[in-house]
Amino acid sequence: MSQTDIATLNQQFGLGSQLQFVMGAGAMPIIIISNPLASASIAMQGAHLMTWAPRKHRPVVWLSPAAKYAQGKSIRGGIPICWPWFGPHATDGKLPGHGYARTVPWEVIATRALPEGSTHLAMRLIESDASRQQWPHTTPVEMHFSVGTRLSCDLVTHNTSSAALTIGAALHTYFAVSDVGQVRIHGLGNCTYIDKVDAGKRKTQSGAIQFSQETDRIYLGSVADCLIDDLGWQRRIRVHKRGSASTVVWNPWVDKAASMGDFGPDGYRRMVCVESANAADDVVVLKAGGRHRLRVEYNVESL
Ligand code: TA6
Repeated sequence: MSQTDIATLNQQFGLGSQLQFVMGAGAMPIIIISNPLASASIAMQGAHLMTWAPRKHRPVVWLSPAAKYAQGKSIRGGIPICWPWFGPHATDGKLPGHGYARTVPWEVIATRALPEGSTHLAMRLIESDASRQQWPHTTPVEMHFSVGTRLSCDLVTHNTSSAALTIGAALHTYFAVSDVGQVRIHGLGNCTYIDKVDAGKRKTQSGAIQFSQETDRIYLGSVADCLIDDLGWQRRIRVHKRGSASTVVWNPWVDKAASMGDFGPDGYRRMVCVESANAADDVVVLKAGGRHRLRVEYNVESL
């Protein structure tokens, strides 16, 4: 994308200092939002929200200081969009884990300054021969953000094909924490989960989740709010969602993080993923002509 393209985007969708397009690292176009309630940044590749900080709060979404910015490569941190499958592809191991949505270009379809001070941004995945090779179905997908004291994200899939389709998805959100050892996650008690670090065994959650090792779990049939309590920063991040039956809880811990190469020296201690998803048993069968909305809303409360 050229500087001329950036200028055209600012003419068409810019909202003055509240929403502007800039050329970011790796020559990737970035959308910068700054309103009286919050600030945020979104990469146009993958409609990938990278940062969100309500005014008077520390950043809520974590972005790795060692993230790599390159076309076709997912950015470590923020809210990667996993779609139209979660995890490895069901039948073709050559296809990218977590689908292709997060590594292809999206376009802006609308921007709006909302009366209460938030900023609305709507984007749509740009389909291509490359995307159709991975997913030969017509399923336009949009992402709608509302950036303010709360952050809401809506992932909307429309099945315009003539057959029902199975869709797996996740808003794979990295939350910023003081130290992962100070974190307690409530809201998943008594849920069944698939323990991906214990041969995929199915277990039942008892009480709050704490972290002392690599943790990678898919909680099934989990629809209640999740509360991410950070004792170090004395804050609670509330995860409220609709249209998502799975919750994925992930921290790579030291060895896995080091092997990934884009977490930075102690990055794993500064983040926890609580992902609102439809995965495993909870994937969505979307009928022909149907629409599915996966919605999350994040806000910060005092502990
Ligand atoms: O959501 C947890 C997970 O599936 C982990 O197994 C790990 O692979 C993580 O996603 C990150 O995946 P990525 O492809 O972004 O490196």
